[in-house]
Amino acid sequence: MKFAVKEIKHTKSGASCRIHEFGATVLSYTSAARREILFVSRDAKLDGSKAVRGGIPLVFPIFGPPKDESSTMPQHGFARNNVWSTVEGSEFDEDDSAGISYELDFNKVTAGKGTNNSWESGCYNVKLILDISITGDALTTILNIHNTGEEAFPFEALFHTYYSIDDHSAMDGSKCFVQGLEGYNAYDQLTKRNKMIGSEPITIDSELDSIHTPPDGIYIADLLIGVGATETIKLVCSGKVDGREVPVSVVVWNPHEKKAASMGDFGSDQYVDMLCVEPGLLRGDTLDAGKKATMKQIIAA
Ligand code: TA6
Repeated sequence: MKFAVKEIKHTKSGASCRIHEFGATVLSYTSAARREILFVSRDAKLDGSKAVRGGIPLVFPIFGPPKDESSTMPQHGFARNNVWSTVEGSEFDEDDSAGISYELDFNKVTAGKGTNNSWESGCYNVKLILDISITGDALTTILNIHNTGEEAFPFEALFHTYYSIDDHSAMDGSKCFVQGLEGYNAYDQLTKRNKMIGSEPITIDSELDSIHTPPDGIYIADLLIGVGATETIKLVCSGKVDGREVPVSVVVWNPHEKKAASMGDFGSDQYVDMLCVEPGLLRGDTLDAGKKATMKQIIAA
């Protein structure tokens, strides 16, 4: 199936980004300095047969596999597995920035509602709007979650962002790192064990799949990501539920060779070219009927 991929250009700075309507997946952001910030696997499916392996897949309403084993909700939920539509009249290109918005109306969700749960039985309803804006040196995405149903629902939401690592050095700790998670609790999804993160940068030298939860009182994730010999990315993320700030967790993931080779859409030699740093609201907050939540990430190249 063919899908529309829209390009947004910021005339003043020359920056641009491309968005795939399947999952409203941001596929690329090219800064004014002409650096491609995001990674997309060369084997990524762009035909709607599965979520795009790369860019910024949107995770909602669950992170990871369903907690209820009887549910058939797909891993990471339905937001990335359905066709979104552009919000009419939302595209703009002005001096300070350019952008567009996409929306997903749950009533039009066809894939991945899951079974034996309130999303499938229609108790819950939601409208998602993704606001995307670019300047010469930053890409901002804001996921707006509006509970349009009669019932409160629990949710998790995350930007599953894939960063491009220069000169194949994702495994070289001197060039690829994540700083700013000091004091967070890291839950290793591989060993199922917790550990505290010190001040040393997280370096990638084997499969890494770790959920970092901030200490009490920390609501903004403010990170520095090493993506090559000289390049770094500043990532600032925040979230609100019904107007009040909520803590932002950060997942760091690199599959390394063996897991990448097992995935079908991720060539076994590509893991050295990427790193996922994924900010999300992972506490399982509840959004009351009629209320809104937002999650924002600013990627400054
Ligand atoms: O964000 C890390 C993670 O949950 C990993 O455990 C791995 O499963 C990754 O997401 C990719 O998941 P996907 O469903 O896109 O293959």
